[in-house]
Amino acid sequence: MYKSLQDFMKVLEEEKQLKRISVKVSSDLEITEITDRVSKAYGPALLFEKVDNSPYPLLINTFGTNERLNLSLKVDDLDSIAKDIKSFIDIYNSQEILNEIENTKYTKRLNNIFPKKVDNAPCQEVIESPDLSKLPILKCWPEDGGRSITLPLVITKDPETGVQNMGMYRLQVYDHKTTGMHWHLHKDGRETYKKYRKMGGKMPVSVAIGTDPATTYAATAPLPKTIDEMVFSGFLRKRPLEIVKSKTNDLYVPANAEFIIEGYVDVNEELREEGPFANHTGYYSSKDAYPVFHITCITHKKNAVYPTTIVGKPPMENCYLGKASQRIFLPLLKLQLPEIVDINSPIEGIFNNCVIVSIKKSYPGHAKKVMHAIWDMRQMMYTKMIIIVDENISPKDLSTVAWKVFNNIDAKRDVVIVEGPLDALDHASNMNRYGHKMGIDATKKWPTEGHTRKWSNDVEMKDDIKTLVNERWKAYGF
Ligand SMILES: Cc1cc2nc3c(=O)[nH]c(=O)nc-3n(C[C@H](O)[C@H](O)[C@H](O)COP(=O)(O)O)c2cc1C
Ligand SMILES: [Mn+2]
Repeated sequence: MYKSLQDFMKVLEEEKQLKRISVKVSSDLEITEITDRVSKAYGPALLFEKVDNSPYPLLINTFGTNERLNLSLKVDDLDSIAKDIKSFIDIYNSQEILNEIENTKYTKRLNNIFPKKVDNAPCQEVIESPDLSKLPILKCWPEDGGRSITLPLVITKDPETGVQNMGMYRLQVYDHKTTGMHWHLHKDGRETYKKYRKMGGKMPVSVAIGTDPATTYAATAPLPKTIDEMVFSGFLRKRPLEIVKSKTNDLYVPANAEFIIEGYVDVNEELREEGPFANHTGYYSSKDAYPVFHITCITHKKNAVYPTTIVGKPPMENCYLGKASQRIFLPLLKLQLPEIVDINSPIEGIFNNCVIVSIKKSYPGHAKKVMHAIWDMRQMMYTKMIIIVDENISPKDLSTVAWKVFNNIDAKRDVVIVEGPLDALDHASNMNRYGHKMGIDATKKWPTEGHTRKWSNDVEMKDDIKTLVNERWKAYGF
């Protein structure tokens, strides 16, 4: 597995998946426009070697295609990670005593999951006093409230359990040593902040920028709060993540990161206005109040590279990260809802806005039960539209799904509208974070669901006729 971001960049370059741009460019909107064009054309990762007067090159669009995302996690297919997670859960749940070989394999793997502490770390080769103005931080879109660090791995520690968390929350720059701390309501960093608020004082925060790709991905993954993302990174990498203690607080950070920004959030301090910011929904989210991150120290590699991303109208880089989570966590979802066969969120619906689910329907109202179960889940509760289809329909086959939705429903019987929490990024609801969500049951309806007429079959040709036509196809002159 890649040890660092620069290791991965080497492979990208060998695979002709990285383009260097050597002319000087501006971090103020110009990089966004270039990257947006390349990203929409499913083009390569981009390394801008000269950005303004910054000494650091800027890497963007790293995860910008399915192919690069697979390469970043060293898999041919994300379903193989899903299978790996599933087999781990199966072993964990197994009541039988494992045979010796399996047992050794399992223990060996477990030993390789937990982070390994080191004393000397590349990320601390250079130690500097805080000065964000040296970094090529982007102003992404015209109406953004400022420049933002868009790929930060924000590391915090639960003061009660001592478990660390690593989540990706953007940091809008206020000045050379303070930024916003944009953890949304319901996010783990924010939950920990709430605990510190009760205690008062300073909450330590360290931020890693530019890690090996599995670690970066782990910070975006929808994990339960009790799981440290660094452990998940070890699971994905099949070897431990090396970590080192920050210089000015007690948090452990990825040793091979490009940059570490250390500091704290003063929980007694007033919140500060953050935003607006152009989001992955393709709309601006408005200003809101968030805590302030005070920087005490910046450490970095000697030849550090600054990675970042832009979000905006899909498809963009973040779509591939989001898709990865959906594939990787499908077994966990199925553990809770075994009736689920497959799931798909079309890129146009971003992640929260549309989810299509195929189910093995086994009792009246089953589709509606699945909708409510999804609205009950922490990471999926914001889903604005849930479409349920029968098990023989692939949620990825959007044309067939549309055919079922357009033709299979009786609006009054099959459309469910509920009221509840919405994502902070939603711009369409009347109120911020609160509004309505819709479920559409596009499954075949049963007499026990009130459809007592005969449900006509899908029009299908008989198999023997299909075979006959296959065999005679050339004879027809095609
Ligand atoms: C590029 C990118 C930017 C993100 N920005 C934010 C953000 O500013 N605030 C936020 O709460 N979540 C953001 N997220 C989503 C979180 O990283 C994601 O929900 C993650 O699971 C949070 O970790 P946690 O569960 O440990 O809180 C972003 C994700 C990506 C891929
Ligand atoms: Mn977490």
